[in-house]
Amino acid sequence: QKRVKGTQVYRPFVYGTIAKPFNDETNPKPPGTPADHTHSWTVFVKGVDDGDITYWCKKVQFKLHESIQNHLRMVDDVPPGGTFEVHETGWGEFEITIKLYYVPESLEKPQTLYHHLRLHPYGETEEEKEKMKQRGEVPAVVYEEQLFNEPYENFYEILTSP
Ligand code: SLL
Repeated sequence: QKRVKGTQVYRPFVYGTIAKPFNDETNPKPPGTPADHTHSWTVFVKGVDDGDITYWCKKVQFKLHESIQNHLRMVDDVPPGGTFEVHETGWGEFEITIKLYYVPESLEKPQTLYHHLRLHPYGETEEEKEKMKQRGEVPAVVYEEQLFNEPYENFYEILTSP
């Protein structure tokens, strides 16, 4: 297996969390949710504008707080154009470890990202904070580019065939 020398391939993706406080009107607590849980939230990895990433990203492991049942979640059954995601409910913010596994043809090791789950409105200004509060949704989203430096020839074909 040979690498394509002097070549870098970048692929955009998005990762992060979106949290919503429970309320009776728009986000009621599902039956059976523990009494101390205050929010529902989602952590995800996906393409930009519904772009497909499954041709380079094979699976994603989300490592949640150890207080959560089955805190290691592997998501490996995402169709092309789909989103790698985990839905949960809880009461506290914490750091989520997101491990990206690449398709086998890449011969690349998994890569780890760290993301702080935010439940509470935040922002530089009171105005920004207030906006999140009004919307009833707290996003914490990062746009990122995956760099494949000198990919193997097989993988380069996969990356660059439409
Ligand atoms: C804190 N260091 O003390 C953090 C830990 C952990 C939050 C937050 C899940 C609860 C469950 C949950 O929200 N854990 O599934 O029972 O703020």
